[in-house]
Order: sequence, then structure tokens, then C-alpha cells
Amino acid sequence: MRIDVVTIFPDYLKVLDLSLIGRAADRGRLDLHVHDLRDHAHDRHRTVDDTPLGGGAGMVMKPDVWGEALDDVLAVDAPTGGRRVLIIPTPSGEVFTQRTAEDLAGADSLVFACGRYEGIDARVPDHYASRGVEVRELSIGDYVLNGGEVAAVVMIEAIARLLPGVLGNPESLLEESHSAAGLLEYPVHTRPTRWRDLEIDPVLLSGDHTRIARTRRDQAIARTVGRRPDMIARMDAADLDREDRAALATMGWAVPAGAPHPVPVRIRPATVHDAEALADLAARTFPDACGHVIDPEFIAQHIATNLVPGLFRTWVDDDRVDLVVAERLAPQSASQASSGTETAQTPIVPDLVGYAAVLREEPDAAGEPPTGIDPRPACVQARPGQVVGELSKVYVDSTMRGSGLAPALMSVVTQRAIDHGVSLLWLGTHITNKRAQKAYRRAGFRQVGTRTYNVGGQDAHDVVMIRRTGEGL
Ligand code: JEB
Repeated sequence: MRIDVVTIFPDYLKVLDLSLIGRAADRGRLDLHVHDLRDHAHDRHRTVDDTPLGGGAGMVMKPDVWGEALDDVLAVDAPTGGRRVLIIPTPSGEVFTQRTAEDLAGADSLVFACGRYEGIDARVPDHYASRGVEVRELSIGDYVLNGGEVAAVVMIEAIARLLPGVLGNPESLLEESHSAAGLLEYPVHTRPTRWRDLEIDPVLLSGDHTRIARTRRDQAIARTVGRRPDMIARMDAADLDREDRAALATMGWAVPAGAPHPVPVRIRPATVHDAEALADLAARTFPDACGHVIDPEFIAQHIATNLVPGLFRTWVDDDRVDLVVAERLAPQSASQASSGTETAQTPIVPDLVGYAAVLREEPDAAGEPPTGIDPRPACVQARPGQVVGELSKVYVDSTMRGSGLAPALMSVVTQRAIDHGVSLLWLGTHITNKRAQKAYRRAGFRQVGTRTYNVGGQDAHDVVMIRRTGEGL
């Protein structure tokens, strides 16, 4: 590839001789020529600028001087039949990205026109574009430099390292192009394993490459959520596996069923203001759990008498109940949250898409258990003094199936229950609901028996599962 740079400061481009780009030039992959714009000035002061027409601050670079310089560079050594691009760095250009670099690496020759002052007379790009030259006005980012030289150095380095034979190991190029689309790269480490009291995740030393890949993927997701929520909002849902979704959901992003991208959600403790929305959500989700086997009339009965706002108000007020909700947020909130510019914009009616509750089996002052707790089945065996909680239970709106919210809600609510002393969790779920049983198994529950459960006056058969939280999974 041939690269020409026109500038009033040719020395700025000398850095390119130092780096791998310089070695590429030595090896003949890259043919770099730097030209002094002032060689094309007309007066003995070698003037290249003039005052802006229409008034305003600063000076503008003269089109006649640029015209002569570019005519020369574009005419000399024109590659026959090759693709040639005139690149004009400018803060008002299209943003130069890895995509742009990949595109431009496919050209045969590039000409960079580096301006100074307030920039180059706007007719210069128009003129060459109208003459059939491929012209790109490009910016390297949203900040202001004093001229185009540093921007040209940046673009040349990004483009040249993509040329065959310029970079040492093309493997890293491959890895980059994969990750460039979706996520930031995972953090990297080398020896010593412990440095100034800082350790690295032991998984990285385990030699278990499946777990290492998973850990790194989670780290990349966490980084991207924290630093570049805009990238998460653009992620292709098809590239997210179950574990990605579970990780994202704990970090405030869920993928709705059939949606193209993740959307911002928040998992938080319920408040009294959620009671109505919770009752609505419970009424929507309860039939999903057992509707295929239980008479609709009985289900309606159960919803009308039990899953009412009053129940959720009672739960919010009862400190033996850990009740968490998943709330869908307005689309812009995630980036606002991370940039710290979030305004207190809590909707009147929260858009709840999931909830989970753990009811601790402790009598209150009057000797009463929490409202809604089920009698502990005989197959759930507690040790003396052990605090037992019923996971009652994890519901996710059908629009959020497979979004990762269920495991995220489960991990948040069980952590809160553990913090409140629970070391044995149990739950009942309908025998036929294999999907739920699988999800609970994944969360560390195992079946210990069955129970009969009354739904609106009709008996239903449940699987009983437990998880001992004191001993880990
Ligand atoms: C590029 C340049 C100037 C308004 C204010 C200052 C020529 N990302 C970028 N930031 N700044 C530039 C850039 C790129 N690419 C840049 C060329 C010139 C800034 N200035 C100074 C121009 N207009 C002059």
C-alpha cells in the first residue's frame, strides 16, 4: 500500500518510522511519503492560510494551495486501476472505527490531507469528490486536536497493522475482529500470580479451559456493562448463550424473548408502590406455572383470593420476607446510570417483568408465620436451630422467558435470604413443570420428595426441592 501525507508539519509523521509501521515500510509492505504543503504556496512567506469569509475566529487553509498540492500527489504515481482514497481528518468527520480501518486496508493507496488552524476550505473535499475521487472526511473521536497530523498517525497505524505481513502474529488479529463487534476484551494477567496483595481469579490457573473461557467471557461482559453500555444495547441477542444472559441479567440487562438486543432492567427489593403491579404480574405468570393441568376456574379463584395487592403489601412490610422485583427500565437509563447523569425518573407504575420471594419460617410476636408461607413438607428435613425459607417463588413474565432474569432473580433473592440467616431453602413446583425444575436444579436445588398443594380448592401435585445454602452448592 502507498500512503501520501500532505502537512505543514512533516516531522509529526516521523513517529511512524519508529514503530512496526516503519519496519513494514522497510520490508516493502508499505510505501510512506510525507510532503510539505508549503512547497505549494505562492508567496515568499509560503502562506497557506487566510481569514474566514463571513467572519469568525482563527484562520482557514487556502483551497488554491491545497489544490496544487493534492493535484500533484494524486497525479504522481497514480496506481493503475487501484482503489485510491483521499482522507481528510477533521473533527466534523464521520467517526473512524475498526470497520473504517478494515475498509481502508483494502485500498491500494491513501492520501491524507492534514489541516491546521480552523481547517481546510470546504470546497477542497467537494472538488475532488466531484472529480470522482473517493473522499472520506474522518474524525478519530469526539475531542478537539490542533490539526490533522496526530489523527493521520492514528489512522495509519490502525490501517497498516491490518495489512498482510505487517503484524507479527495474525492470530491476535483474528481474536480482535471477533470481539470488536460485541464486547470489550477481557482483562489480561501474567506472573506473579500475587502482586502487591492483588490475586487473580484462581480459575485462570486451573488449566480448565472451558471454565477459563467462561470466566473470561463473564469478565468481558462485566467490563462492557460498566464501561460501554452502548455496546450492550447494540449486542446481537443471537450471540448470547444462556450463561451470558444470566450474567447480563445480574448486571442490569435482559434479553426479552425474540428481541434483537438486550434491554435495561433493574433487580431491586420490592416496595409498597409495587403492590398493584406485582399482583398484575402474578396473575399473568401464575397460569404459566400450572395452567396446562389445572382447571382455569380454580386458577382464577386462586389468583383472585391470594395473588392480590394486599398480599404483596403484607410481604413488603414483613421482614421475614425477602421480595425482589425485576423492573424494565426506559431504554436510555442504562447509559445514563453509568455516566452518572441519571435523573430521578421513577415511573408511577413500575414495568415489572419478574419477582422472587423467600418466606422465612419464623413466628412473629403473635406466633404467626408469614402470610402465604406453605406448610413445610415432611421431606424437607431441617437440623435443630436451622433457619428455613420457602422460595415462593421465581416468576418471570412470558416476554422475558430465557432472558436470564430467572437465574438472576434467584441468585439475588437467595443471597438476601442467606444474608438474613437462611441456610435451608425449599420450594414446591408443579410435577409437570419440567422447565422450572431444570432451572431450579441449575440454581443448586435437588428434589427430595413431593407434596400435594391446594390451588383454588383443587389438589395439585408438586415436586419438592431443597438447597442447603450453608454448604454451598
Ligand atoms: C483534525 C483539526 C480544529 C475546529 C477546531 C479545531 C485541522 N478527532 C479530531 N479532533 N480534532 C481533529 C480530529 C480528527 N480527525 C482535527 C484536523 C484538523 C482537528 N484542526 C483544528 C479544527 N476545527 C485543524
